[in-house]
Amino acid sequence: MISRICKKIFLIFLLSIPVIYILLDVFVAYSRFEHDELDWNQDGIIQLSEIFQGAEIIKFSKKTDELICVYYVYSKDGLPVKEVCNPTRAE
Ligand SMILES: [Ca+2]
Repeated sequence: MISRICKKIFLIFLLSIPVIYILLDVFVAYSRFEHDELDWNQDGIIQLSEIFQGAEIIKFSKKTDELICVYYVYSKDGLPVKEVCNPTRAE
């Protein structure tokens, strides 16, 4: 009887690991970015994989006289993901 309960607890523990991992990735992505920013390939649709990708991406911005640009890069190797530039002044 105890053995069956231990097996169930162990199985629940094993199954909960990927669920916790997924929830943690989603939490990290949404704590770093607005929902609209998570559209990494800029096709207008935010897929689940893009939300998971958000956990591996960081952003920084640079401002010039004419433009303010936000750069999104992979935190691991610095490879670019996307870049969004807007004029500093509304015309
Ligand atoms: Ca997309």
